Amino acid sequence: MSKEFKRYTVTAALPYANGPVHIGHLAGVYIPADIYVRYLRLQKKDVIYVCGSDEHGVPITLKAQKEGVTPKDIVDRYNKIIKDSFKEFGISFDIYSRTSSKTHAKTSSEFFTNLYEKGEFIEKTSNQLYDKEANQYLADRYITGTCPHCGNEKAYGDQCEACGTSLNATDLINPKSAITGNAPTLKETKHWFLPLDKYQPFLEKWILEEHKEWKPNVYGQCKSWFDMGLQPRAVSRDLDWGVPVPVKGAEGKVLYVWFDAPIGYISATKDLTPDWEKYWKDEDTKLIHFIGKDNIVFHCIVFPSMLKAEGSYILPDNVPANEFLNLEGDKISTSRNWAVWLHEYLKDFPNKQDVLRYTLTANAPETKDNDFTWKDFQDRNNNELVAILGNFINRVVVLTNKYYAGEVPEPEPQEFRAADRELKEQVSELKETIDKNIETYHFREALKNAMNIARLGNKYLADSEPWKQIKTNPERVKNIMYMTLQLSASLSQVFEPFLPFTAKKIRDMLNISETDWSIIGECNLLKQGHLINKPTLLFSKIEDIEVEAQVNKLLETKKANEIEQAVAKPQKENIVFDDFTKLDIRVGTITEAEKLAKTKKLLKITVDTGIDVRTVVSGIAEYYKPEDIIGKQVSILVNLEPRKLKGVESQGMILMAENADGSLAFMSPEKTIINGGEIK
Ligand code: B3M
Ligand code: ZN
Repeated sequence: MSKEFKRYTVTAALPYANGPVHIGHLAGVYIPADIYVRYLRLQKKDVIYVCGSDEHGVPITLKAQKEGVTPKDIVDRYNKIIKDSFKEFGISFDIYSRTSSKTHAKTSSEFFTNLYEKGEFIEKTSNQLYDKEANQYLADRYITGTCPHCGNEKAYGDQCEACGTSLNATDLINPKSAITGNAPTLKETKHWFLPLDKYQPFLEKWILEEHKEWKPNVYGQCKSWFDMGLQPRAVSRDLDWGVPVPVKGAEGKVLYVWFDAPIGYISATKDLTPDWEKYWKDEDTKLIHFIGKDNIVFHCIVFPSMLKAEGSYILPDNVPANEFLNLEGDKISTSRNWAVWLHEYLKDFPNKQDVLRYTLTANAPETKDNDFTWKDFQDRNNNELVAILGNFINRVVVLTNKYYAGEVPEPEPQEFRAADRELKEQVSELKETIDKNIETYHFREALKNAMNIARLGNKYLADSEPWKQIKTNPERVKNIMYMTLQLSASLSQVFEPFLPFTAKKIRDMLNISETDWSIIGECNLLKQGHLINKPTLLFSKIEDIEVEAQVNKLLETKKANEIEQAVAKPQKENIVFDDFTKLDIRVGTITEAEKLAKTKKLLKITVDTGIDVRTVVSGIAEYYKPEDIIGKQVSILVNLEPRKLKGVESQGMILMAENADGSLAFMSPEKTIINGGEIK
């Protein structure tokens, strides 16, 4: 039996303030959590949605070091970008806090002290990796090396992103400092460890026996952690950015970011309300953590152990972690700039928040990694939002204005038909399915069913054809329009969790302000005689050129990455000088150029070589336009045996330099040289 809760505390993973938020974050965490809380609010439940920036840890200090600014500069910059973009996107946090706040320093520090005083930590001096040149210990992302589990050469000191294993810095094979690139040395240092092994029996019972309903990916990851056997984990670090370890003799040490960050949920709640304790300490509160799969161990094992050790807090009822979203077939990556950034999307597609919300929910990586493509984004907008939901609401509002000057008609009891009853029943059934789906964190399915309600509306209109019946049976049309108006009111509620901007627009058109989940499927929200407004556009078509621009932006990124990561090919075998002198290379000037018919890559180029004027066929059409190269001086190998290319004799070869992305550039003399000048 599932328990009835009095209130809900919903948390969304605190984004690191070392970069903006991208579609992977949105699809994995912030949109599903937002759907969930909006759904609860529509049912007038007591719910809080808390989040904030994660402003400690190595991702922040590394970024600051790279840019030559302070960590504070970094977190101030990204906290603002992230917070503003979430707000504009309609992520309805009750509070968006930050872990650099005073409340948080106090809360996390007291939490540590509490466990320290109870003797919950193991104090241990051990050898840790150290960078002599940088004068710094190398924890977490300060160190990279080969993952002992999967062989990934770019694993971090705390985690391998390729296989998801969480690591200790000393586990890495061939470790290298991320600051200097040097191989680290070992140096002694004291740290505090949370003995996770001690909590394993409790955790196993709590998760494996009492929470069999958790998502298979979450449950499975926990199980494999237990199978490996939990180990004590250090909760302090030798760093100068973070919450200081509140113990004598711990100068220069701060709390490990994964110790303080989850406490950030509690600090944020304190910032939200003085009545915070009931959201964290009352067994009648349902605590839910929305996270991505790389955070599972911290939310299912480490944080619950901390809460349990403290003793006065509730534990999460569920941790609905999502898998990852890829972008155009490739893993999203902040460092490779392979992402669609929320703040840029909002600029490129103003007032189209709901299109992205829709696409990311319809495609959410709930059970497996999924792919975002711009083509799918365009299709979902044009074929679903415009063609189904937008179309239905538009027809209802237009016809009501046309037939009744915008007034909700009075239905005629004798004109009710089986089709009307069926419609009502089907909508009620769909509502129940949506309830069940949202309550079990199946948001894709819930959205699909919400869209099915709009589909039913379109079918009902197509079957009942009010535009024909208005002449033959105007009394019946009153019922049809009455039904579809009520259905529109239902849609303005059912889409509120998923597409809040659209739901509001529908309510504005219908001239209502109520938000109430329970009216979905009911037939009395719009009373007869109620005046609705004129139609406005809910969605507009997205043209090819708009998505092409986005795809091109990504192609540019791909090229830039290829160039950045390129390594030069190995040198060829040595030759003797005589071999070289056999090549007769001259400077020549291009006098004519044209695209070679029926080819994509070839240009037919006329070159004045000083010796003669000749024709050369060159594969550079993708990189140069004919009109742009006329008059250009180039290097040309003139004694190459002529050969025919696509029917044209090519008398020599223009020398080109090839870039890592395959693009080509002329080898032009640095100042004007006479045509025929030798290159040697
Ligand atoms: N900042 C990690 C992440 O963005 C982290 C989440 C903290 S939740 C307490 O993957
Ligand atoms: Zn690995």
